[in-house]
Parts: sequence; C-alpha cells; structure tokens
Amino acid sequence: RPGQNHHPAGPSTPPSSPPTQSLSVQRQLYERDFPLYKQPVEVGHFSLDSERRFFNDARQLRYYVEPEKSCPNFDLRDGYRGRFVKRDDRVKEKLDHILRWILANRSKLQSKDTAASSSPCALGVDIVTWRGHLTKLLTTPYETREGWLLAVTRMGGTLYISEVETEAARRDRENRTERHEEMMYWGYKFEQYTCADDAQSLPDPGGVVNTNEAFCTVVQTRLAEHRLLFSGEVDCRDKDPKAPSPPANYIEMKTSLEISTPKQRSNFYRFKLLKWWAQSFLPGVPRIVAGFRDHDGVVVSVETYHISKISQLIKNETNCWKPTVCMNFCCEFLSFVKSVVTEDNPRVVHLFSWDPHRDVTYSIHSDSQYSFLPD
Ligand code: 0WD
Ligand code: CA
Repeated sequence: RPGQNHHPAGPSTPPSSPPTQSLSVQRQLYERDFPLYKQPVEVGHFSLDSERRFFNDARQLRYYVEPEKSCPNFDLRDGYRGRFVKRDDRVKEKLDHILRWILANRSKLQSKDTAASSSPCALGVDIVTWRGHLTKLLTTPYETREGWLLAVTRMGGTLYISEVETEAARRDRENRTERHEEMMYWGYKFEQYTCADDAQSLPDPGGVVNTNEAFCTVVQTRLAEHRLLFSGEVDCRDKDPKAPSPPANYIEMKTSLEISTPKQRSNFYRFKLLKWWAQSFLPGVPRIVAGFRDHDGVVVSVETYHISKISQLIKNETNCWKPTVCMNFCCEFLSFVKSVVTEDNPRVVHLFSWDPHRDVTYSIHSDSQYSFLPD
C-alpha cells in the first residue's frame, strides 16, 4: 500500500494491518499522555581504555570533585596543543562494544520473564542500541537542521539499531574549522578539571586529555511495550560512598557559552536544554553540571541542573519543547520499526531515513555496505 502513512497510536488501525511506508514527525500528533517509561536499571558497565580497548569493568569511571569557587576560571584551551590525544572519528565502531558487553554478560540478560513473555526471543529484549541514537529520536520532532540514518537488523527476535553517518554529517566532519576542532576539546578539558580517578584524589589538570577513554553504563528499561537495552557514556559519579546506586549517582558534565542576553537564554532553554534533558533522562542520570564559558574558553560559572526539574524550568518559555512529544515520538518510531522489520536475518538491513520537514521513510538492503552485525 504505497503512500500509506503510519498513524501514531491510531485506535482504528487493526493489529494485523501490513506495514506502512512512512512515519510523520509532526509534533501535534504526539501531544498526549506521557508514555510508560520504567525506571532505568543498570545491568552492567564497561570501559574503553586510552587505545580504545574494551574491558568488562569500571576502570574508567571517574569521581566528581566540586570546584572550589563558583567562578573557577578554568582555562579550557590549556593543553589543546601538546596534551591532547584525539579519538579517530573516521573509525565507525557501530554496536561492537555493546555486542562485546552482551557476549560477556549473557547470563545477566536471560530475564526470568522471557519464558512467559508474549514474544520470546534469545536476549529477552526488543531493542539494542546506543543511548545517543535514542537521544536523536527523542529530539527529532524539534530538529530543523540535521537529519539521520538508522540501520536496523532483526536477529533472534531482537532489533539492533545502529547509526549510519549521513553525507551531510561526513562533510561537516571533514570540513571542521580549526576553531571548531579546538572547541570540541573544551568539553573534555572541563571534565579533566572536575573529575578525579578515585574518590580520594583530586583532578589533574596537568595530565593528558585522551578522548579514546570512556566509561559506559548498560541499562535496561521499558518504553510502553518496548523492552530496551542500551549503553551510554557516563562522565563521572558522585564521590560520596553513601551516594545512591547507579545510575542515580552518575553526573553528566557539559559546557556552554555564558548567557548574557534574553535571546541567548531563550535559545539555551529551547534548543540546548532539550538535548541535555533527552540524553540524561534516557539512562536515568539525575544531574548535569554545566560550566558556562566565555568566547576565549574560560569557565566563568558552574551550575547544576536536576533532570527532574528541567520540564518545570522551561514551562514559561514560548514555543518550547515538551518531554511527552519526545517520548511518544520515540515510542511510535520503535513500533513503526517493529512493524516494518519482520524478517529475522543478520544480513538484512532496513535503513530508516529522516530529513528535517520530511516523514521518516526506509529502504531495504541485503548483504550491503550497511550490514553491521559481525559474524
Ligand atoms: O561510531 C559511531 N558512529 C558511534 C559510536 C556513534 C555513537 C556512539 N558511539 C559510541 C562510542 O563507543 C562512545 O564511547 O558512543 C559512545 C558514547 O555513546 P552515547 O553515550 O550513546 O553517545 P552520546 O550520548 O551521543 O554522547 C555521550 C558522550 C559525548 O558527551 P557530550 O557531553 O558531548 O554529549 O560520548 C562522547 C561525547 O563525549 N561521544 C562519543 N565518543 C565516541 N564516539 C561519540 C562517538 N561517536 N559521540 C559522542
Ligand atoms: Ca558530557
């Protein structure tokens, strides 16, 4: 049925109807009650070392040390030339690290309710992906600049979702200005000023910043009927030994230009806080510590945002985003994917594609450059 459009939560859609060709992204279609989103549970974690090697442990987890002053004057440019090892972002790792974690931790996944589940599958989850891919889905109804490509394969009843770099994103990556390259370093430098290797020590601003290093949490949760397993990079944890268990003790670090005009403040609320909220809400990370910097990369103030308070913060903003629209769209996209990707075959990829001001569409590829599940 070409041209047919997938209608969100359409009660008139019979459950057995054939898959539709596209999914609308219009906000008003998703303005309804907040869907069920279960408290995310950490089922594991892993680390990537300075050479991007995988370890099934928390060796890269760091500890947040609150800056001495509210105006700390951290110089984020320090070390860019000389004490910086940058990850090679031409290398596409796809889901490989998550798959390594799954292979090492299968026993933790065979959940007790798998046998009783209406859709039994090998892993006991419907979706495996990166948190960052879900963040892109959450923000899609409000995105006007960057589209996305998501490759999906069904294997053993589980849908694996892995991003494919768009042509536009590749052009942007290859044509970044020297200024932009340096500014990408500033976020990592801020982490180095505020994070220590263990609960007893202090940050070492004189050390090397190596963006190969990462600590990733693996969480399990449910969005309406979709059982999700995803991983996301975590910057640090609360160093208090009495802090709650993960993910409630995790902290996301951010930097942003200092806010000096009402226009800047409104843009911060409407665009940046949307991305910050979506990214941390998904894995249940409760706090963001933000360093506000000037044009020269000097941090002039530090502020904490509680994820649970962000929706209140933005309520008085005109033309602002709504968390319920983000979550309902993501839920509907996952239902759309489930209805389209029915063939259980690691060599088949359905490539879902979205550009701003368009519907989500897809194409089908067998044994192509898009296949991403390793043998
Ligand atoms: O190869 C790829 N195409 C991708 C790899 C795409 C997306 C993710 N990854 C993997 C990497 O293994 C990385 O360790 O993503 C991990 C992070 O995953 P995520 O948490 O799902 O990603 P996201 O939420 O977008 O980013 C979290 C942090 C970023 O922090 P800020 O504060 O800037 O949001 O992960 C870093 C970055 O510090 N980051 C990445 N690190 C490695 N590779 C990547 C990336 N592609 N993107 C963001
Ligand atoms: Ca961060």
